[in-house]
Amino acid sequence: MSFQYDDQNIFAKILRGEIPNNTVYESEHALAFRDLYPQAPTHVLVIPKGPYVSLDHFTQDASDVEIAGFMRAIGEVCKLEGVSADGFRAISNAGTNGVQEVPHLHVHILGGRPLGRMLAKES
Ligand code: DGP
Repeated sequence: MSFQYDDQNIFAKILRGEIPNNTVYESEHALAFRDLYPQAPTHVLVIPKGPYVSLDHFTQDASDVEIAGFMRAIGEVCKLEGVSADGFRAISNAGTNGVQEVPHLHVHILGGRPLGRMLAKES
């Protein structure tokens, strides 16, 4: 499958420093920052620095080093935000059915309160 990356998306602009963000963690391969519209006391977005649309794009085309760096960043964010003890949810929406708003891969890390069941019954 071939994926088209739009470098004008909002997270690409954040990575280029064109739009401010509230950074939680940064490494060579990932940036983590607070969601502008938090849905839980902890709501952090973790994104890879490379131009990948979604998780399936990333796992198809990113190098092992990028993938490892991204996954490690997720772990670091959990540690920094203190969500490991009480638990959290990691969500990555993709495409139309996943209702992905920003076409740059991101994993939402949500925690700080009980999050309910995984999916709403209707869309
Ligand atoms: P998704 O539906 O998975 O594509 O979620 C995109 C998230 O991005 C959504 O929770 C709101 C957040 N968001 C949108 N624009 C901005 C922005 O400019 N800055 C930050 N920090 N978050 C944003």
